[in-house]
Amino acid sequence: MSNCGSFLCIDEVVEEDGPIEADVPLDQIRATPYPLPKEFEWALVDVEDDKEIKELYELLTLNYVEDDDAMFRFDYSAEFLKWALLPPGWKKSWHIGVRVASNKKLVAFISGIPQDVRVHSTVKRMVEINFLCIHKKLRSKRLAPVLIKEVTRRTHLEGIFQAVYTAGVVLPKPVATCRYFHRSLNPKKLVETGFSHLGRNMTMARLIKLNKLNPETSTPGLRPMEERDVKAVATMMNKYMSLFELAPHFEEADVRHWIITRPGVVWGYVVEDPETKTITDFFSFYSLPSTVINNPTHSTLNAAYSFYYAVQTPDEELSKITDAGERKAARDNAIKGRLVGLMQDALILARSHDFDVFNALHLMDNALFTEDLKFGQGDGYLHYYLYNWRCREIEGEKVGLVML
Ligand code: MYA
Repeated sequence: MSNCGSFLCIDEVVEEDGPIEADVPLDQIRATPYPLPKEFEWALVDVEDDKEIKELYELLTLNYVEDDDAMFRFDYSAEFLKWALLPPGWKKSWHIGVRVASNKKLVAFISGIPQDVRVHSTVKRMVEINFLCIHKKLRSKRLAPVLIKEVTRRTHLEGIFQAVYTAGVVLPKPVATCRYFHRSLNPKKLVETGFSHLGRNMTMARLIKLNKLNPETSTPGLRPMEERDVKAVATMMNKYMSLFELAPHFEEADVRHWIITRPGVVWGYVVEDPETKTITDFFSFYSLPSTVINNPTHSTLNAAYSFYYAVQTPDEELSKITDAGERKAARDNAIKGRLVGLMQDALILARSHDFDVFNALHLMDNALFTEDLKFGQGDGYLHYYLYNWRCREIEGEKVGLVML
């Protein structure tokens, strides 16, 4: 038995994938919520209710993740939170709030959503944990472990025993780590907010020129994704995801929910071959602004984040190459130009929607386009974690799962 509970110990060497602890029979799962200190009470947050989603928005916008220098804080919009928390199969019992018993103020939150996730060759129904937040005035009182235990209990009650989550901080023990890359769309504002700096020998005029994008996209047949594209996108998505070692499995309902444009939240585009009318590629990005803390001129940084995409590959030609290494090199070579063109169009569209910066992690095939498209290496990392699943470590570029 591991002495790290259901988490992987930091120095553990893994030979075979599998659960760390066996599933718990329903009659052995604690039936009542874990106790909270007496001044607090559990309260599910009804995210479909305008008043309650506003309370959640306010908790997060004032208390959620900040960068190390406390210059920026994530500012997920209320509409975004609804999108993130109400995917197909969502469960009300996994939108867990903590309120002050006396005045009912919402002071803490944790959430889960269901998702089929493949790790190496095993597909498991998991819970994706996100939006763990404790009001700044209640920090370091060990409330977080109680929230985590409670969401674990409620996940077990649904017959799910594995979880996936991401964090900017290092905890025991990341299964994968990806670095952030940033592409300036509005360099002047990025410098004014302190997000980026004018390098030596660089002037604002030159920086603006360097980051200038064409006003129009260039991929023939590029258009917003529509309902009629769901089937084709789901097929492309799952085929593309098969290349990765940590990847979601999407049903059509998931594609409909996650990829079709919701203005202000997520944008999805497909490429329809002008001749054959088949869908050959797609890409998407989502909006996650940050509050600029204590800045005299700017209050919000509008950041777009690269989300799911898939790019056409010359499968027939590649299948003739027998050596795996050579096949991978030929594939990267074959898709690179196409992917750079698609992502350049994503940047142009993001700029047209008034984003200041376009962020991407070095996962999927992102390393094939970041340099050509003038992304700069960030200093942040995102670590991926699995709960109660022992497995071999995964390289960042073998990650297909994107978490919000
Ligand atoms: S990641 C985003 C996390 N949120 C923020 O960073 C927002 C700003 N910060 C806060 O709100 C608080 O500082 C938080 C901690 C809530 C983070 N993941 O209550 P405490 C451990 C896991 O005294 P506080 C996201 O949402 C820490 O190591 N654990 O501390 C995914 C220490 O444990 P230990 C974390 O500062 C969340 C303990 O908490 C994290 O008041 C995935 C201290 O508790 C973190 N990001 O509150 C959660 N940060 O003593 C795990 C600190 O052991 C899910 N800690 O070192 C696990 C799977 C559950 C489901 C399983 C189903 C089968």
